[in-house]
Amino acid sequence: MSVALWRHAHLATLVAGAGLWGRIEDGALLVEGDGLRWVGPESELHAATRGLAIDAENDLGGALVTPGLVDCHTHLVYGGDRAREFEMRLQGASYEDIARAGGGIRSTVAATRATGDEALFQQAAGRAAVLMAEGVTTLEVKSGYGLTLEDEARMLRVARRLGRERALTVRATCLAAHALPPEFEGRGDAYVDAVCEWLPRLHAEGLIDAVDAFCERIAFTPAQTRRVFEAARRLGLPVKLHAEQLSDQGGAQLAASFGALSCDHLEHLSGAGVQALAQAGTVAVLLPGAYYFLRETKAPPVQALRDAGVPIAVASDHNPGSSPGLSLLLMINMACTLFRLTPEEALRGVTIHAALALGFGDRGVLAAGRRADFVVWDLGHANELAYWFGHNACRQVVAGGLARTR
Ligand code: DI6
Ligand code: FE
Repeated sequence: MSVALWRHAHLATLVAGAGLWGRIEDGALLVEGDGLRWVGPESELHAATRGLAIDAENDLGGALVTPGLVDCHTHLVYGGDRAREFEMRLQGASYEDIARAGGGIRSTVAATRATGDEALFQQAAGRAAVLMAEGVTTLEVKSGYGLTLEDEARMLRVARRLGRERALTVRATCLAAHALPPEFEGRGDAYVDAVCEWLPRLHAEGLIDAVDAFCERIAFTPAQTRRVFEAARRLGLPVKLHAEQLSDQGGAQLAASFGALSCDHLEHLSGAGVQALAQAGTVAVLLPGAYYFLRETKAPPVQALRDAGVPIAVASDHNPGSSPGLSLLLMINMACTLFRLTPEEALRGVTIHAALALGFGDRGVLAAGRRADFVVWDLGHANELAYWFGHNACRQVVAGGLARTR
């Protein structure tokens, strides 16, 4: 296995209990294969490398290094766009009105069904490249714009291909319970039956890492969501939920009772919901891009989540309807300005807590034994990641021990 040394870095390791940011002012990273063999201060480097053959040595000249960023909630694979719908919303139509009139998610479903596999892949890869240029090394991709067995499978295969062909870890989440497709109009329960039959088949093809649903007035009821989760549990698949985005449906309590990895959105989360997440160890994923773009005014209960010790993650929710942005750095900034996270909480939100939201225990902090995913930034301090916006200070990305060519 090849051994590489990265020296003279200002490390924000985010290791718990290691002080603010887990900071090491003049630090080094020893990479062996795709993992971190040792991380620590320059002063201890000599002892750490004694007797070791080093294949490559890089001097970072004091640059900031953080864990690789994890975007734990995206809908990156889809056809078309919803720019016209954005104009309608600017003229006063609401997101829910548009959805009830057959637009919204359904219009993207029609566009996705009409887009071939190769075009779906090329468009998704182009979007992934934008996120990767900002230091993203792990990415979740949801289906949910196919809504037939074959179209959901196509979306998930594109996600799998992205993981194979790019220097990126991709998690594929089945969100077949995203919206009711037109062919099931008025037959929500029958559609849920169909989804429950598709899951084993998609899983047998190795296409699913987790199962998600949209529990909302304009989507699926808690009872329907429960049936989807029971089907996931029969397959041993972890669940997540789009919960309390537009109204309080008690989705967080339901998801927590299934030991969900995460509940996402949460603007309308109740006190009981917060307690349920805390008890289950479920991650709260905040999506400031959707909050901003839908011009919501009710922010998620950040202080209550904090008080209860719920791990808070932050993600892009990239999708053509409610969050067509492709910058996780901007989400760090907006998590602070719109939701009042501290810069350190926001960075943990796109690293260690985002990793937990995907079920990864091997990444998100810089420590021996973890995966060698890290980012070199042309910045003096990690708090600047939250401060600058519209500015990408990413100098270099290392994913699985290999320096990526941007
Ligand atoms: N909530 C969202 O924000 C996305 N999906 C969901 O359940 C939006 C999807 C879309 O509008 O296309
Ligand atoms: Fe979403």
